[in-house]
Amino acid sequence: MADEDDLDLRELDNDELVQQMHDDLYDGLKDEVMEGVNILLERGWMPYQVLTEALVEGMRIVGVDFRDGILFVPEVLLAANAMKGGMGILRPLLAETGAAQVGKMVIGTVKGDIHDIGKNLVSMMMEGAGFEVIDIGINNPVESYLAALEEHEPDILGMSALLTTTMPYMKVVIEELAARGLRDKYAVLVGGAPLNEAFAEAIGADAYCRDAAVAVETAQDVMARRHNQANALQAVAGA
Ligand code: B1M
Repeated sequence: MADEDDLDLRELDNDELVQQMHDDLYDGLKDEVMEGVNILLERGWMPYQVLTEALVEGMRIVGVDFRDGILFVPEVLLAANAMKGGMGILRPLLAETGAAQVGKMVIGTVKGDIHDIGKNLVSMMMEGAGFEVIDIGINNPVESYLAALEEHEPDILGMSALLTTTMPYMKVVIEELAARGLRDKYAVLVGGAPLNEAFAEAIGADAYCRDAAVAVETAQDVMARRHNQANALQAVAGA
């Protein structure tokens, strides 16, 4: 134990440090994870590389042992807290690209589901790509989505679900949009570990986003299409 306490993260090479950060994330050691993030940044790592290789990969390992009954909710909560500590350092750096605002997205985790790390990551990456993001948090009933859409008038609605029991709720939201004649106003992008393309198609979403990077690319495609449509309409009106 004393050895571990004495461990100086700065003495580790990059591979060892990333390995140690996976262990520290697993053990829910927030301060150590945050220190590791800072060291990698000082060594010239790009924020996105720190995020994916040190934090997201560490959380993947936690997920495997959670699934296999080796870790339980309290430990995973500590790991999630450590992950959020690291993400907090990266957030402003990822958002610092200086890109002009390219579009607006409302995003939230669906009713019954309190997982928010993936959603937060998507928000961070979208902000970094110049999108304005309105994050309505977790456990959202359809009414919360509708209220946020009405208030913020975004281009995109993003929904996140991490449980097989909560992912069907996305369909409830999409059907309610359709029933109110609002479906075509927004591009609906969905994501979360248990989803796939087929599910997104089956519930009538516009696209499934495997990860935060794909969410950004997809959102950029949506905006490009919207601009092209707007230009075409203007051209028709002017003709
Ligand atoms: Co939960 N949990 N959990 N959990 N948890 C999973 C999801 C699970 C797969 C674990 C497992 O068994 N291996 C399993 C679900 C099984 C299933 O449904 N098939 C599970 C379970 C069962 C549960 C509970 C039921 C456990 C219990 O109480 N017995 C419970 C449910 C609570 C609830 O929601 N009602 C529960 C609770 C928790 C904690 C609270 C302890 C904690 C959440 C803390 C938090 O989020 N603040 C937790 C965690 C951390 C996990 C795992 C370990 C990690 C999830 C995560 O943060 N991943 C998870 C295992 C796993 O997924 N492998 C697990 C990292 C994150 C970066 O990835 O969220 O996939 P992800 O997001 C990605 C993409 O999916 C995508 O981009 C993100 C970034 O690249 N994406 C989007 C996500 N949302 C998007 C939205 C978009 C676009 C892309 O919109 C445009």
